[in-house]
Amino acid sequence: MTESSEFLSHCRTLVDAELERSVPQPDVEPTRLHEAIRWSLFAGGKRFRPAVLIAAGRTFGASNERLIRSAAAVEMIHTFSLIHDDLPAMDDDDLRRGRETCHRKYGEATAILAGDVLQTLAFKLLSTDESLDAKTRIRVIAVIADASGTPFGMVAGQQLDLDAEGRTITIDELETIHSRKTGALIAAAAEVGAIIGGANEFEIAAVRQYAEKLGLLFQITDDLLDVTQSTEALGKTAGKDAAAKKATYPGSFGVDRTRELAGEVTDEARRAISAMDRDTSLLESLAGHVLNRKA
Ligand code: GRG
Repeated sequence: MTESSEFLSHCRTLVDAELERSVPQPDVEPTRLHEAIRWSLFAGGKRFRPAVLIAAGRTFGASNERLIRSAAAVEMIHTFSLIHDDLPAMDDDDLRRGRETCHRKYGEATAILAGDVLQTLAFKLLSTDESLDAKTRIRVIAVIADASGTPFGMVAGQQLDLDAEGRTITIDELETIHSRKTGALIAAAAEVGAIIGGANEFEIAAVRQYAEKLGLLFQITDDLLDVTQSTEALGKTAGKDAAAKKATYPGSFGVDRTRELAGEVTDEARRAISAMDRDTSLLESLAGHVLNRKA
């Protein structure tokens, strides 16, 4: 196992335990809602965003104890976005994380509520994190709220994506959509890790820049996987981008140039943190992991 895959597996264990503690048990009323949350949350996601948060935090010496609730909250928000993204009114997908999507299993209304309540549970977890002083806690909440919302966050990115449907968009427009829809939460995860670790403002900005590149890399490799991997390997419907006539990096540049581009963005991510007087090897290896990921 490489350093990064061992780290990711360690993070998965930590995050899953925190999520288990933080969401209602399935036998608590309303049981259907809690079963639906758990169906999507414990379906085997990679826990990539929490890992970015923990890696950034560790770079500045933060303990797992101070990072874990923020990491779990970010994963709740990510899972909410996947549940809502799969709904008939959005991407209308049947498969997510290797199993039926939430609305296929529990119906559309319950899936909407499961997504809604994952957001409120996330902010409850953040606001009651006694391991952080009040000032840090409020800053963390604001960073995550901005990244999840509008005008520069995930929901805004999703709206821009909807608005772009059925028309040809430029690669710059595509980058704007991705940076909000996917990149913002990844960048926020890194920023929160750095804030909790007590990084200075220069370091926070550097880590954010690194994570913005990492988010772009994540999206470029997501596009590559969509055309090169099977539905079974991905646990979600492969080939969806082309079927939906979506603008993608391989669609615009071809697979070979997109692979080169991914290498260039990885170098940019690593360069963004190279001037920091810290051990950045974990963050660097995480970028390498995204470059070479197979799912
Ligand atoms: C509906 C508010 C709202 C937002 C939706 C993030 C998002 C915005 C939609 C997801 C659609 C999508 C497939 C985007 C491509 C990149 C991406 C976010 C992939 C899924 O994330 P992974 O690969 O999934 O980290 P796991 O299951 O491992 O967590």
